[in-house]
Amino acid sequence: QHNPHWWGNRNTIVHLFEWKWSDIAQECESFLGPRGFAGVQVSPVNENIIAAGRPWWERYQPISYKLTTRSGNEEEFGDMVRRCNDVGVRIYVDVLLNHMSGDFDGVVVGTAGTEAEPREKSFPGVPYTAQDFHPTCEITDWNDRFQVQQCELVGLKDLDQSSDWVRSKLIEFLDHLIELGVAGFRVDAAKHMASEDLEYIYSSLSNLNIDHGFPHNSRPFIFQEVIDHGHETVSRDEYKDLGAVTEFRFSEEIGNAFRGNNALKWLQSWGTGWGFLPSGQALTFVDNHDNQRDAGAVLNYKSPKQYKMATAFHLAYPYGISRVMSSFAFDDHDTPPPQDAQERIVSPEFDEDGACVNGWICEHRWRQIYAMVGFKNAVRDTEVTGWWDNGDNQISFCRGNKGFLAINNNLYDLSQDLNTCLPEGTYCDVISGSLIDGSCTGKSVTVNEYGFGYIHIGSDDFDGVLALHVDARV
Ligand code: QV4
Repeated sequence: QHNPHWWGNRNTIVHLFEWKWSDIAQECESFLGPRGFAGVQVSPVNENIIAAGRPWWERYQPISYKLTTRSGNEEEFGDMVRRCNDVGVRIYVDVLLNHMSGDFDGVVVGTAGTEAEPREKSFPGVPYTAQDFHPTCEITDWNDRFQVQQCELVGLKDLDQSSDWVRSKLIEFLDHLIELGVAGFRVDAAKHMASEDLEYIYSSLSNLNIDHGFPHNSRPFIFQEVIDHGHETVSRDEYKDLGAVTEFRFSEEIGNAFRGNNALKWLQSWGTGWGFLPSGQALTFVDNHDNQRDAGAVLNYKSPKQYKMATAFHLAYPYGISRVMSSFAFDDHDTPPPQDAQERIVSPEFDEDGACVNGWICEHRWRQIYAMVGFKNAVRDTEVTGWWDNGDNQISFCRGNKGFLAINNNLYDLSQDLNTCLPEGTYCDVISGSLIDGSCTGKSVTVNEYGFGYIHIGSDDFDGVLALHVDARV
């Protein structure tokens, strides 16, 4: 179940973290469809506990499978899926199959008004009782398969996916979403579930809904969150044949390289050459909603110049199933999404350039990022050719004769003639500007009959990337 069911030449997913369904519907129509995004990963859709201060992570603590959360209700969800599918943007839901809510005392009320007693493993809204869960124990040794798969991840009540009842409830929940028109799922905490149980669940799911434009017999796309830094007892390899797997080493290594800890020239063998999963099994990202909050090598929106360079490389180099992160501003791990005094999530607002202003970061609306989504569409099905580097942190390469990317992460200028592999003509750099009414608002490059052009990226330029492609030819 590795096919994401993209429309036409599209091939980038964006994670609209914590967005409301009505805002996503609007975004599909006004921005994502027109800009050629292939799909959206949405936050968990089913009822969750209400945690004090409304941290984003409360949504990873389910109470029932009713589709009411701070992002909206079932009707709004269905409306979003239909409107996004209508403009060729697929919806993938972040689903929690591993666990229910954690150690909250007494009776709690969820976002759909359902009561539960998490500490007692009592979730009448499903219903689940204690017998549907593994016995309580703590994960202390992450290389102990039993602990990782049968104990409680941060105290979250651990469902027993080998039980017929649990399986039937999970399948019913996922089938309900398929009926509503989704194209697939991000499976949260997949590593904490036995792959045989997941195989049973995935293979029992309905085909995608033909009323939403999916061909007959389309299987839901599955991408599984398995954090494997290499050498883990529970490895990504146990899951990769069931569906795609998040390739966390991609995120760590790309961050490391663009932070300057590893010369960019080594990126020539990016992908399986670095020990990553085969391309069609790897869900790739510069950062995700978890590791963008951790200190370390991973880049996030707070280092914009490096982040844009890393994202340009991510989207220009043909490896993996690409996902772009779209964040809200945060100070610490618990910062909630932008919300009003009544704790309702607020809609993003945009300035005249289309950038988000009210606490939403919207990386996907940064020109340097959405332009690379367009680049990736324009060069689809071409190979990397004409790799060049300066032996250090300046690199360039072509995608067939359709696109060219150059990056300068050295502290001195890149100024020289390079092979762009493009047909003769003048091209706009889609990073520093765009092609508007037949002329370039940013840099332009004139390519001669041999495919060469003069490339300049100053070390103090606003962006350290230059990107040309055939759809932005003057
Ligand atoms: C606290 C203590 C625990 C204690 C527990 C019970 O920290 O030591 O056992 O109480 O008394 C929140 C709090 C966390 C709290 C927990 C339970 O942050 O402090 O535990 O709730 O009440 C998200 C957040 C977590 C959050 C969780 C549930 O990241 O902080 O925990 O949601 O709300 C591993 C896994 C991987 C996982 C990753 C974070 O292999 O699968 O850790 N990633 C996914 C999601 C992630 C999500 C979960 C899994 C859980 O991407 O966002 O965790 O659904 O690497």
